[in-house]
Order: sequence, then structure tokens, then C-alpha cells
Amino acid sequence: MIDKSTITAANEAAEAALRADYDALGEHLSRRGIDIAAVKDKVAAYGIAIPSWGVGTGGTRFARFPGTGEPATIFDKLDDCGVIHQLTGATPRVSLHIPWDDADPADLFAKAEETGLAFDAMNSNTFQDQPGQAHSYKFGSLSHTDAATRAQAVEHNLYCIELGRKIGSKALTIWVGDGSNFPGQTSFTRQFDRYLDSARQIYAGLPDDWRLFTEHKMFEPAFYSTVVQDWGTNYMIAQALGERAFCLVDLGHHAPNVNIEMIVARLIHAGKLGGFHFNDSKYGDDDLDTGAIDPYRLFLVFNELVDAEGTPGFDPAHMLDQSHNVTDPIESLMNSAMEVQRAYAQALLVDRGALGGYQDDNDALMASETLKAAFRTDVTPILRMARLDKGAAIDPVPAYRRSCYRATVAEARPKADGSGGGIV
Ligand code: LRH
Ligand code: MN
Ligand code: MN
Repeated sequence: MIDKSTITAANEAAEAALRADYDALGEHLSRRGIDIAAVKDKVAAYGIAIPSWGVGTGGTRFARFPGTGEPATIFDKLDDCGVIHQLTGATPRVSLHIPWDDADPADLFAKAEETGLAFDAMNSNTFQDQPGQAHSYKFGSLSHTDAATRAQAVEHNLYCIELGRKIGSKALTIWVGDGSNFPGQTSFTRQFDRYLDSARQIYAGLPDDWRLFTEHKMFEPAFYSTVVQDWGTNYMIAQALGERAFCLVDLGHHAPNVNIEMIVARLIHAGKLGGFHFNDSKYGDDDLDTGAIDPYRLFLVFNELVDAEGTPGFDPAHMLDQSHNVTDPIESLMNSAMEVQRAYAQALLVDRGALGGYQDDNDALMASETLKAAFRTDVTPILRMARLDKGAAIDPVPAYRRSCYRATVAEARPKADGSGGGIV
């Protein structure tokens, strides 16, 4: 963890300016009928999960350029996640990916306690083979043509649930790369039937207080067809499995320009929105930093979420899911968590009464301007004050740089090998 005095010293230097900015924004918002403290409290209560794999430098299939002090084990990763939460106060949970993060549950639990974290959804990675595995996932996992391969993938998911139970997780996220690369390679129908059959077996093993999230993705690694390719198929799965099955929306898993906020609204309407993987993209599943390319889209997603707040049973899970190739992953993840908070705060500023009126009057221009008025408001002082209140850093990235955390851990951690591509 970072020495508390580093954070305190940085905060002391920035506090007076922050209070002036916060008061000025508070006055401005009160003229719009908004209580800044109420917005700040909601932002302060908001938390987003970090994917364990995100704290390692990512890569493409061409290359990986590891930084110094890369986490080598899940325990190193939890240390890094602890620092992110210490500085931002916004990332209280970590989402494990198994088998990447497989370890003794008692050790995982102890490390989480030490770093002030809890565990979010478990992710069952059946998109790659592991050493010693009996059956290969080259041609699929849950939807494989071979029953023994499917059984192995089901078994792995049940193992993830078992491990998750021991460390306090309450959800399983399934994403499979199953699909095909050539027209005719697979029967769309029979492949989907096999997927459903396997998913039902996993659902049958789900504890009563758990939720099952299935994640759709248009393409990659299968480039012609993917078995759970879009929210339509995902919704069919959630319907087929039962009331504890929900759809997970990864922002990057759609074609460019798809109206994701509308998909979110539809899933909310159906009571099947399970959660999010936040990231940003220009072309495909780019896994760029959340809010880096299209912050307005992120805001529009949060606009739907705020609109649905208070709906009984509405409790989507929030996780970042992005890959860092040219930045320090800790800095990117801190920034992204803050971008998500920003979108949430902006969405809280939407004048919903006025918006509804403009919608009823078919006043398209003013309806759009109502959203823009919220989006254009610089809510930075709200986010900063929420952090100051909880003892996190007013400005996390400079505080992190000043702490020299990366250089310190680099002395203890083995130097990472950059050979080969891959996402982790
Ligand atoms: C697939 C995905 C999925 C995996 C993660 C590593 O593209 O978004 O969520 O678990 O990437
Ligand atoms: Mn994802
Ligand atoms: Mn993805």
C-alpha cells in the first residue's frame, strides 16, 4: 500500500482550491435545483470492480511490451488493486479469472482482507487450454461437439463457483469464445443447443444467492460466427436458464455505432440486465480505457441506469474490462474508474422532469439539450470532494506517481518476459 502521509500531503496542498471549486459548482447547481451534497453522496457510495488481469500490461497478438514491476501472481495483482482503491476510493472489489488466478481460497481471502478488497463476479476462462487439460478448447468449450469436452468446461465452471463461494463472491460470469471461422463449419442451431445444455448444468449448480451472468460478443476469437453473438441470443439464454440468469453487457462487444444505451434500456425493461464490462473502443473489442474515445456514450448508458434507479430488483454489477498496452495499468484503471464515476455524476444531473416534458411535446432539440446540459457540466470537484471525504487522493494519478509505488515493487517482482502476444 502507499504511505498515508503521501496522500495527506498531496491533499493538503490541493484542498483549499478544491473547496473553492466545489462551492462554486454547488452554487451553480443549486440554481439548477440540484443539491451538490446529494450527488456527492451517491458518487461516494458508487464502486466498480477491477478485473484481476487488467493490472498486468496487456498486448495484442503481435506483441506485448511489459512494464517494470509487473504483477507476477494474483497476490501481486491484489496489491495493485488495493493501491487503486486506496487512491480512488472507487474500486472496492476485484473480479477473478480462473484458472489465471487460481489459488488457495484461504490465502486469497487473507490477501483481500489485507488490501481492503472483496471479490466480485468469478470469470470462468474456457477460451484457452491450460497445461495438463484432458480436452482442448480449440473447437469450443460449452458448445463443443464432443460431450467430454463440454463436460470438462461445465466442471470448470462449477469449480469456479466452489472457489467463489469460499471467498465471498456472489456471481459467475461466463464468456466463451465458441463459434466458427468458416460458413458451414458448424450448425448454428445444434451448437446453440449444446451451449444451452451445458449452461443449464452450470445454472443447476448455482447457489441460491448467486447470479449467473452471460456475456455476449459479436466476434473474436471466432471470426465468422460466435455462439453468443449479441444481446438477442444472450437474452434467450437468460430466459431459458431462469430468474437468476442475467445478461452482461461489455461495451466493446458490439459493432461500431451500435446503440448500446438502447440495448441497456431493453434489458432493463426485460428485468435481465446483469451487469457491465466497461471499456472503450473505436473499431471492435479494442479494450481501450473507459471514456477514452466516446465519453458521451458512457454518459448515455448511465443516463439509462439512473433513469432505472429504484426499480425493484435492479442491481447491475459494474466492472472495468480493459487492456493496457501503452500506459501503467494502475494509472489507466484509476482514470477509468473515475471516468465511470464522472458519467454517473453527470447522469445524476439530468433534469428528468424537463426531459419527460420535452419528450411528451416531441421537442427533440430541447430534449437533446437537456442531456447535453448535464453532460457538459464539469463534475470534477464532486468526484474530488468525495475522495477527500473518504481519505483517498484528491488527484490519484499525481499522488501515485509521487509515491514511487511502481519502482518500489519493481525491486521485489521478477522482470516480465515480453515474448509472445496475448491479452495477459
Ligand atoms: C472477452 C472478455 C471477457 C473475458 C475478458 C478477458 O473479450 O471481454 O470478459 O473474461 O475479455
Ligand atoms: Mn468482457
Ligand atoms: Mn472483451
